[in-house]
Amino acid sequence: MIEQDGVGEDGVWLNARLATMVPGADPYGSIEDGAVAVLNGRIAWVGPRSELPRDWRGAIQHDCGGGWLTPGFIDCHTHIVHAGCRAGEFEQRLNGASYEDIARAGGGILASVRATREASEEQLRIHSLHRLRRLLSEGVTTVEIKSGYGLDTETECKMLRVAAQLGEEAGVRVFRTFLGAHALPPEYAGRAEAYIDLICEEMLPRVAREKLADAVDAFCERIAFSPAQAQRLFERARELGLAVKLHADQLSDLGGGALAARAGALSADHLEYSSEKSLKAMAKAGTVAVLLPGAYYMLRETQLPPVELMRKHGVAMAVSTDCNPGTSPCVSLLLMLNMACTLFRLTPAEALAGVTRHAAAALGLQKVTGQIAPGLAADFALWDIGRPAQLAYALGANPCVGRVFGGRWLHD
Ligand code: DI6
Ligand code: FE
Repeated sequence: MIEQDGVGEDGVWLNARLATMVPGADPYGSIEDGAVAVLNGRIAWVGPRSELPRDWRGAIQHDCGGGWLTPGFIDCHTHIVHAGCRAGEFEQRLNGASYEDIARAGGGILASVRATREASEEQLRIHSLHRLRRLLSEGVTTVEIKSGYGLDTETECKMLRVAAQLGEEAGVRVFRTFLGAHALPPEYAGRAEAYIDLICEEMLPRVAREKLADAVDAFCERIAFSPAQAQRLFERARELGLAVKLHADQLSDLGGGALAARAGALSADHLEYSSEKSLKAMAKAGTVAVLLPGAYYMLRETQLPPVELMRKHGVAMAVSTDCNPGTSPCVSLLLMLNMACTLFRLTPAEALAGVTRHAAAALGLQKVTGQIAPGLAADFALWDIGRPAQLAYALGANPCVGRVFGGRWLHD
Protein backbone atom coordinates (compact mmCIF):
# COMPACT_ATOMS: atom_id res chain seq x y z
CA MET A 1 0.00 0.00 0.00
CA ILE A 2 1.25 3.47 -0.79
CA GLU A 3 0.68 5.67 2.22
CA GLN A 4 1.62 9.31 2.15
CA ASP A 5 3.69 10.06 5.19
CA GLY A 6 2.22 13.55 5.72
CA VAL A 7 0.68 13.20 9.15
CA GLY A 8 -1.03 16.44 10.11
CA GLU A 9 -1.14 18.31 13.34
CA ASP A 10 -2.89 16.83 16.31
CA GLY A 11 -6.09 18.66 17.07
CA VAL A 12 -9.84 18.67 17.32
CA TRP A 13 -12.33 19.03 14.47
CA LEU A 14 -15.32 21.01 15.67
CA ASN A 15 -18.51 22.69 14.54
CA ALA A 16 -19.43 19.79 12.29
CA ARG A 17 -22.32 17.42 11.83
CA LEU A 18 -20.84 13.97 11.59
CA ALA A 19 -21.92 11.11 9.32
CA THR A 20 -19.56 8.64 10.99
CA MET A 21 -20.91 5.69 8.96
CA VAL A 22 -20.48 3.53 12.06
CA PRO A 23 -23.21 0.85 11.86
CA GLY A 24 -26.08 1.32 14.31
CA ALA A 25 -29.62 2.58 14.57
CA ASP A 26 -29.02 5.61 12.35
CA PRO A 27 -27.89 4.56 8.84
CA TYR A 28 -25.40 7.44 8.66
CA GLY A 29 -24.13 7.07 12.23
CA SER A 30 -24.99 10.77 12.61
CA ILE A 31 -23.84 12.99 15.44
CA GLU A 32 -25.19 16.55 15.50
CA ASP A 33 -22.65 19.13 16.69
CA GLY A 34 -19.90 16.54 16.85
CA ALA A 35 -16.22 16.65 17.67
CA VAL A 36 -13.36 14.46 16.42
CA ALA A 37 -10.02 14.42 18.23
CA VAL A 38 -6.98 13.43 16.15
CA LEU A 39 -3.62 12.21 17.42
CA ASN A 40 -0.71 11.22 15.13
CA GLY A 41 -2.97 11.13 12.08
CA ARG A 42 -5.50 8.82 13.70
CA ILE A 43 -8.87 9.35 15.30
CA ALA A 44 -8.51 9.31 19.09
CA TRP A 45 -12.04 10.28 20.13
CA VAL A 46 -15.44 10.92 18.44
CA GLY A 47 -18.67 12.14 19.99
CA PRO A 48 -20.91 15.10 20.72
CA ARG A 49 -18.93 18.27 21.31
CA SER A 50 -20.51 18.68 24.74
CA GLU A 51 -18.84 15.43 25.84
CA LEU A 52 -15.34 16.15 24.51
CA PRO A 53 -12.93 15.04 27.26
CA ARG A 54 -11.20 17.86 29.12
CA ASP A 55 -7.67 17.02 27.95
CA TRP A 56 -8.68 17.91 24.38
CA ARG A 57 -10.05 21.35 25.20
CA GLY A 58 -6.70 23.10 24.82
CA ALA A 59 -5.79 21.36 21.52
CA ILE A 60 -5.60 23.08 18.13
CA GLN A 61 -9.13 23.57 16.82
CA HIS A 62 -10.25 23.13 13.22
CA ASP A 63 -13.59 24.80 12.51
CA CYS A 64 -15.77 22.84 10.04
CA GLY A 65 -18.16 25.79 9.60
CA GLY A 66 -21.27 23.78 10.41
CA GLY A 67 -20.80 21.45 7.40
CA TRP A 68 -21.13 17.68 7.29
CA LEU A 69 -18.00 15.63 7.90
CA THR A 70 -17.96 12.10 6.42
CA PRO A 71 -15.21 9.50 6.23
CA GLY A 72 -12.91 10.25 3.29
CA PHE A 73 -14.39 8.59 0.21
CA ILE A 74 -12.87 5.37 -1.11
CA ASP A 75 -12.96 4.51 -4.81
CA CYS A 76 -12.35 0.76 -4.58
CA HIS A 77 -12.27 -0.19 -8.30
CA THR A 78 -10.47 1.94 -10.89
CA HIS A 79 -8.40 1.55 -14.03
CA ILE A 80 -7.41 5.22 -13.77
CA VAL A 81 -3.85 4.59 -15.01
CA HIS A 82 -4.08 4.19 -18.78
CA ALA A 83 -3.23 6.03 -21.98
CA GLY A 84 -5.40 6.87 -24.97
CA CYS A 85 -9.05 7.66 -25.44
CA ARG A 86 -11.82 5.47 -26.82
CA ALA A 87 -14.45 8.03 -27.78
CA GLY A 88 -14.43 6.54 -31.30
CA GLU A 89 -15.70 3.25 -29.91
CA PHE A 90 -18.41 5.13 -28.07
CA GLU A 91 -19.55 6.43 -31.45
CA GLN A 92 -19.40 2.90 -32.92
CA ARG A 93 -21.53 1.60 -30.08
CA LEU A 94 -24.07 4.35 -30.65
CA ASN A 95 -24.22 3.15 -34.25
CA GLY A 96 -25.08 -0.36 -33.15
CA ALA A 97 -21.80 -2.22 -32.51
CA SER A 98 -21.69 -4.06 -29.19
CA TYR A 99 -18.87 -3.97 -26.63
CA GLU A 100 -18.20 -7.63 -27.39
CA ASP A 101 -18.13 -7.01 -31.21
CA ILE A 102 -15.54 -4.28 -30.75
CA ALA A 103 -13.43 -6.42 -28.41
CA ARG A 104 -13.48 -9.38 -30.82
CA ALA A 105 -12.34 -7.07 -33.64
CA GLY A 106 -9.20 -6.14 -31.70
CA GLY A 107 -10.51 -2.87 -30.24
CA GLY A 108 -11.75 -2.38 -26.72
CA ILE A 109 -9.24 -3.23 -24.02
CA LEU A 110 -6.60 -4.04 -26.66
CA ALA A 111 -6.85 -0.50 -28.07
CA SER A 112 -5.94 0.85 -24.62
CA VAL A 113 -3.16 -1.74 -24.36
CA ARG A 114 -1.53 -0.42 -27.52
CA ALA A 115 -1.67 3.17 -26.25
CA THR A 116 -0.43 2.24 -22.77
CA ARG A 117 2.50 0.22 -24.10
CA GLU A 118 3.55 3.17 -26.25
CA ALA A 119 3.30 5.80 -23.50
CA SER A 120 6.40 6.62 -21.46
CA GLU A 121 6.17 6.27 -17.71
CA GLU A 122 6.11 10.07 -17.45
CA GLN A 123 3.32 10.47 -20.03
CA LEU A 124 1.29 7.84 -18.26
CA ARG A 125 1.82 9.58 -14.93
CA ILE A 126 0.75 12.99 -16.22
CA HIS A 127 -2.43 11.78 -17.95
CA SER A 128 -3.42 9.68 -14.96
CA LEU A 129 -2.68 12.43 -12.44
CA HIS A 130 -5.06 14.73 -14.29
CA ARG A 131 -7.90 12.23 -13.87
CA LEU A 132 -6.93 11.39 -10.30
CA ARG A 133 -7.04 15.06 -9.23
CA ARG A 134 -10.63 15.31 -10.44
CA LEU A 135 -11.56 12.18 -8.57
CA LEU A 136 -9.91 13.43 -5.36
CA SER A 137 -11.68 16.79 -5.57
CA GLU A 138 -14.85 14.96 -4.50
CA GLY A 139 -13.51 13.95 -1.12
CA VAL A 140 -11.61 10.78 -2.05
CA THR A 141 -8.76 9.80 0.30
CA THR A 142 -8.23 6.17 -0.79
CA VAL A 143 -8.20 4.83 -4.33
CA GLU A 144 -7.66 1.38 -5.78
CA ILE A 145 -5.75 1.35 -9.05
CA LYS A 146 -5.46 -1.68 -11.34
CA SER A 147 -2.93 -2.56 -13.99
CA GLY A 148 -4.26 -4.51 -16.98
CA TYR A 149 -3.53 -2.34 -20.01
CA GLY A 150 0.01 -3.67 -20.37
CA LEU A 151 -0.46 -7.44 -20.66
CA ASP A 152 3.31 -7.85 -20.81
CA THR A 153 5.58 -7.92 -17.80
CA GLU A 154 7.27 -4.58 -18.39
CA THR A 155 4.14 -2.57 -19.10
CA GLU A 156 2.17 -4.12 -16.24
CA CYS A 157 5.03 -3.17 -13.87
CA LYS A 158 5.19 0.31 -15.40
CA MET A 159 1.49 0.85 -14.65
CA LEU A 160 1.90 -0.29 -11.05
CA ARG A 161 4.93 1.96 -10.52
CA VAL A 162 2.94 4.92 -11.88
CA ALA A 163 0.12 4.07 -9.47
CA ALA A 164 2.58 4.25 -6.57
CA GLN A 165 4.01 7.57 -7.76
CA LEU A 166 0.51 9.03 -7.96
CA GLY A 167 -0.11 8.14 -4.33
CA GLU A 168 3.04 9.92 -3.24
CA GLU A 169 2.21 12.95 -5.29
CA ALA A 170 -1.49 13.49 -4.77
CA GLY A 171 -2.25 13.03 -1.07
CA VAL A 172 -4.16 9.77 -1.26
CA ARG A 173 -3.74 6.18 -0.10
CA VAL A 174 -3.29 3.93 -3.14
CA PHE A 175 -4.18 0.24 -3.11
CA ARG A 176 -2.68 -1.45 -6.16
CA THR A 177 -4.16 -4.44 -7.96
CA PHE A 178 -2.42 -6.52 -10.63
CA LEU A 179 -4.87 -7.24 -13.46
CA GLY A 180 -2.62 -9.02 -15.97
CA ALA A 181 -5.57 -11.30 -16.77
CA HIS A 182 -7.69 -8.48 -18.19
CA ALA A 183 -7.55 -9.57 -21.85
CA LEU A 184 -5.49 -11.92 -23.96
CA PRO A 185 -2.60 -9.95 -25.51
CA PRO A 186 -2.27 -10.27 -29.32
CA GLU A 187 1.05 -12.17 -28.99
CA TYR A 188 -0.86 -14.93 -27.22
CA ALA A 189 -3.93 -15.04 -29.48
CA GLY A 190 -5.45 -18.52 -29.25
CA ARG A 191 -3.05 -19.48 -26.42
CA ALA A 192 -4.80 -18.39 -23.25
CA GLU A 193 -3.31 -21.19 -21.12
CA ALA A 194 0.20 -20.18 -22.15
CA TYR A 195 -0.56 -16.59 -21.15
CA ILE A 196 -1.82 -17.73 -17.76
CA ASP A 197 1.46 -19.67 -17.41
CA LEU A 198 3.36 -16.46 -18.14
CA ILE A 199 1.40 -14.62 -15.48
CA CYS A 200 1.89 -17.38 -12.89
CA GLU A 201 5.54 -18.04 -13.62
CA GLU A 202 6.91 -14.62 -14.52
CA MET A 203 4.59 -11.69 -13.86
CA LEU A 204 3.17 -12.56 -10.44
CA PRO A 205 6.49 -13.58 -8.86
CA ARG A 206 8.04 -10.30 -10.06
CA VAL A 207 5.09 -8.21 -8.86
CA ALA A 208 5.31 -9.90 -5.45
CA ARG A 209 9.11 -9.61 -5.24
CA GLU A 210 9.11 -5.91 -6.11
CA LYS A 211 6.07 -5.29 -3.90
CA LEU A 212 4.18 -3.69 -6.78
CA ALA A 213 0.67 -4.81 -5.83
CA ASP A 214 -1.57 -5.59 -2.87
CA ALA A 215 -4.02 -7.82 -4.74
CA VAL A 216 -4.63 -9.78 -7.94
CA ASP A 217 -7.75 -9.45 -10.09
CA ALA A 218 -8.97 -11.17 -13.27
CA PHE A 219 -11.68 -10.55 -15.85
CA CYS A 220 -13.71 -13.75 -15.80
CA GLU A 221 -15.94 -13.60 -18.87
CA ARG A 222 -16.65 -15.29 -22.20
CA ILE A 223 -14.55 -12.63 -23.98
CA ALA A 224 -11.75 -12.87 -21.40
CA PHE A 225 -10.72 -15.69 -19.01
CA SER A 226 -12.55 -18.80 -17.87
CA PRO A 227 -13.37 -19.63 -14.25
CA ALA A 228 -10.72 -22.39 -14.32
CA GLN A 229 -8.09 -19.91 -15.49
CA ALA A 230 -9.09 -17.38 -12.83
CA GLN A 231 -8.87 -20.15 -10.25
CA ARG A 232 -5.31 -20.99 -11.31
CA LEU A 233 -4.30 -17.37 -10.94
CA PHE A 234 -5.89 -17.13 -7.53
CA GLU A 235 -3.99 -20.17 -6.30
CA ARG A 236 -0.70 -18.64 -7.42
CA ALA A 237 -1.63 -15.25 -5.94
CA ARG A 238 -2.38 -16.88 -2.61
CA GLU A 239 0.96 -18.74 -2.61
CA LEU A 240 2.65 -15.38 -3.07
CA GLY A 241 0.67 -13.79 -0.23
CA LEU A 242 -1.50 -11.52 -2.40
CA ALA A 243 -5.21 -10.88 -1.83
CA VAL A 244 -7.64 -11.59 -4.66
CA LYS A 245 -10.58 -9.84 -6.34
CA LEU A 246 -12.62 -10.68 -9.44
CA HIS A 247 -14.46 -8.97 -12.30
CA ALA A 248 -17.40 -11.35 -12.11
CA ASP A 249 -20.69 -11.96 -13.92
CA GLN A 250 -20.68 -8.60 -15.75
CA LEU A 251 -21.88 -9.81 -19.15
CA SER A 252 -22.99 -13.37 -18.35
CA ASP A 253 -23.27 -15.72 -15.36
CA LEU A 254 -20.14 -17.85 -15.23
CA GLY A 255 -20.51 -18.39 -11.48
CA GLY A 256 -17.87 -15.71 -10.86
CA GLY A 257 -19.36 -14.59 -7.55
CA ALA A 258 -19.15 -18.13 -6.14
CA LEU A 259 -15.65 -18.60 -7.51
CA ALA A 260 -14.51 -15.39 -5.80
CA ALA A 261 -16.12 -16.49 -2.54
CA ARG A 262 -14.42 -19.91 -2.69
CA ALA A 263 -11.07 -18.16 -3.10
CA GLY A 264 -11.76 -15.92 -0.11
CA ALA A 265 -11.72 -12.85 -2.38
CA LEU A 266 -12.01 -9.39 -0.86
CA SER A 267 -14.58 -8.50 -3.48
CA ALA A 268 -16.42 -9.61 -6.59
CA ASP A 269 -17.21 -6.71 -8.88
CA HIS A 270 -20.02 -5.90 -11.39
CA LEU A 271 -22.32 -8.91 -10.69
CA GLU A 272 -25.22 -7.94 -12.98
CA TYR A 273 -25.73 -11.62 -13.92
CA SER A 274 -24.89 -13.26 -10.56
CA SER A 275 -27.09 -16.08 -9.29
CA GLU A 276 -28.55 -16.32 -5.81
CA LYS A 277 -26.19 -19.23 -5.17
CA SER A 278 -23.19 -16.98 -5.83
CA LEU A 279 -24.56 -14.30 -3.53
CA LYS A 280 -25.13 -16.77 -0.70
CA ALA A 281 -21.53 -17.96 -1.06
CA MET A 282 -20.28 -14.36 -1.04
CA ALA A 283 -22.25 -13.54 2.09
CA LYS A 284 -20.78 -16.56 3.85
CA ALA A 285 -17.23 -15.73 2.79
CA GLY A 286 -17.53 -12.00 3.56
CA THR A 287 -16.77 -11.15 -0.08
CA VAL A 288 -17.97 -7.60 -0.82
CA ALA A 289 -20.15 -6.91 -3.89
CA VAL A 290 -18.72 -3.92 -5.75
CA LEU A 291 -21.46 -2.27 -7.83
CA LEU A 292 -20.35 -0.28 -10.85
CA PRO A 293 -23.27 1.77 -12.16
CA GLY A 294 -21.09 3.77 -14.58
CA ALA A 295 -20.32 0.67 -16.67
CA TYR A 296 -23.96 -0.46 -16.51
CA TYR A 297 -25.04 2.95 -17.77
CA MET A 298 -22.42 3.35 -20.51
CA LEU A 299 -23.09 -0.13 -21.92
CA ARG A 300 -26.84 0.56 -21.77
CA GLU A 301 -27.13 -2.72 -19.89
CA THR A 302 -30.62 -3.72 -18.88
CA GLN A 303 -29.84 -6.61 -16.53
CA LEU A 304 -29.80 -5.04 -13.07
CA PRO A 305 -27.46 -6.42 -10.40
CA PRO A 306 -29.52 -8.47 -7.91
CA VAL A 307 -29.48 -5.83 -5.17
CA GLU A 308 -32.55 -7.17 -3.39
CA LEU A 309 -30.92 -10.59 -3.07
CA MET A 310 -27.72 -8.97 -1.82
CA ARG A 311 -29.73 -7.28 0.93
CA LYS A 312 -31.61 -10.48 1.70
CA HIS A 313 -28.43 -12.50 2.18
CA GLY A 314 -26.43 -9.73 3.85
CA VAL A 315 -23.80 -9.18 1.14
CA ALA A 316 -22.04 -5.87 1.79
CA MET A 317 -22.40 -3.54 -1.21
CA ALA A 318 -19.69 -1.10 -2.27
CA VAL A 319 -20.02 1.45 -5.08
CA SER A 320 -17.21 2.57 -7.35
CA THR A 321 -16.45 4.44 -10.57
CA ASP A 322 -14.69 1.60 -12.47
CA CYS A 323 -12.89 4.60 -14.05
CA ASN A 324 -11.70 3.14 -17.37
CA PRO A 325 -11.48 4.33 -20.98
CA GLY A 326 -13.94 1.81 -22.40
CA THR A 327 -16.99 1.21 -20.28
CA SER A 328 -16.86 3.91 -17.62
CA PRO A 329 -14.83 7.00 -18.45
CA CYS A 330 -15.88 8.49 -15.14
CA VAL A 331 -13.98 10.42 -12.49
CA SER A 332 -16.93 11.27 -10.25
CA LEU A 333 -17.80 9.14 -7.27
CA LEU A 334 -20.66 11.53 -6.45
CA LEU A 335 -22.23 10.76 -9.82
CA MET A 336 -21.91 7.05 -8.98
CA LEU A 337 -23.78 7.65 -5.72
CA ASN A 338 -26.62 9.13 -7.72
CA MET A 339 -26.62 6.32 -10.28
CA ALA A 340 -26.44 3.66 -7.57
CA CYS A 341 -29.68 5.15 -6.21
CA THR A 342 -31.54 5.99 -9.42
CA LEU A 343 -30.50 2.94 -11.46
CA PHE A 344 -29.88 0.26 -8.83
CA ARG A 345 -32.31 1.51 -6.18
CA LEU A 346 -29.84 1.76 -3.32
CA THR A 347 -30.85 4.16 -0.58
CA PRO A 348 -28.62 7.24 -0.25
CA ALA A 349 -27.34 5.78 3.04
CA GLU A 350 -26.48 2.44 1.38
CA ALA A 351 -24.72 4.32 -1.42
CA LEU A 352 -22.71 6.36 1.10
CA ALA A 353 -21.74 3.18 2.99
CA GLY A 354 -20.72 1.87 -0.45
CA VAL A 355 -18.02 4.52 -0.87
CA THR A 356 -16.88 4.46 2.76
CA ARG A 357 -17.26 1.49 5.12
CA HIS A 358 -17.98 -1.18 2.52
CA ALA A 359 -15.46 0.16 0.04
CA ALA A 360 -12.83 -0.13 2.79
CA ALA A 361 -13.83 -3.78 3.29
CA ALA A 362 -13.56 -4.37 -0.48
CA LEU A 363 -9.86 -3.50 -0.05
CA GLY A 364 -9.38 -5.28 3.27
CA LEU A 365 -8.89 -1.86 4.87
CA GLN A 366 -11.78 -1.90 7.33
CA LYS A 367 -9.37 -1.55 10.24
CA VAL A 368 -7.64 1.40 8.56
CA THR A 369 -10.28 3.71 7.11
CA GLY A 370 -13.93 4.00 6.00
CA GLN A 371 -15.60 5.21 9.22
CA ILE A 372 -15.12 8.07 11.66
CA ALA A 373 -14.23 5.86 14.60
CA PRO A 374 -11.43 5.71 17.15
CA GLY A 375 -8.29 3.96 15.93
CA LEU A 376 -8.95 4.60 12.23
CA ALA A 377 -7.04 7.07 10.05
CA ALA A 378 -8.16 10.69 10.28
CA ASP A 379 -9.40 10.66 6.66
CA PHE A 380 -12.41 12.94 6.22
CA ALA A 381 -14.33 14.84 3.60
CA LEU A 382 -16.07 18.07 4.55
CA TRP A 383 -19.25 18.98 2.67
CA ASP A 384 -21.33 22.12 2.32
CA ILE A 385 -24.67 20.29 2.47
CA GLY A 386 -27.74 20.31 4.70
CA ARG A 387 -28.21 16.53 4.88
CA PRO A 388 -26.19 13.50 3.76
CA ALA A 389 -28.73 12.43 1.11
CA GLN A 390 -27.73 15.54 -0.84
CA LEU A 391 -24.50 13.74 -1.79
CA ALA A 392 -26.48 11.24 -3.84
CA TYR A 393 -29.18 13.68 -4.94
CA ALA A 394 -27.36 16.42 -6.83
CA LEU A 395 -26.14 15.86 -10.39
CA GLY A 396 -22.92 17.56 -11.39
CA ALA A 397 -22.54 19.58 -8.21
CA ASN A 398 -19.50 19.22 -6.02
CA PRO A 399 -20.17 20.42 -2.49
CA CYS A 400 -16.79 19.16 -1.18
CA VAL A 401 -15.13 21.92 0.85
CA GLY A 402 -11.95 20.04 1.63
CA ARG A 403 -10.29 16.72 2.33
CA VAL A 404 -8.44 15.69 5.44
CA PHE A 405 -5.91 12.91 4.89
CA GLY A 406 -4.15 11.42 7.90
CA GLY A 407 -5.16 14.47 9.96
CA ARG A 408 -3.91 16.97 7.41
CA TRP A 409 -6.13 19.48 5.58
CA LEU A 410 -5.84 19.33 1.81
CA HIS A 411 -7.59 22.10 -0.08
CA ASP A 412 -7.31 20.75 -3.63
N1 DI6 B 1 -14.69 -4.76 -17.09
C1 DI6 B 1 -14.88 -3.48 -17.35
O1 DI6 B 1 -15.91 -2.91 -17.27
C2 DI6 B 1 -13.61 -2.90 -17.71
N2 DI6 B 1 -12.71 -3.98 -17.55
C3 DI6 B 1 -13.37 -5.03 -17.22
O2 DI6 B 1 -12.81 -6.10 -17.03
C4 DI6 B 1 -13.59 -2.41 -19.11
C5 DI6 B 1 -12.23 -2.08 -19.53
C6 DI6 B 1 -12.16 -1.49 -20.92
O3 DI6 B 1 -13.07 -1.60 -21.75
O4 DI6 B 1 -11.11 -0.87 -21.18
FE1 FE C 1 -13.18 -2.82 -14.01
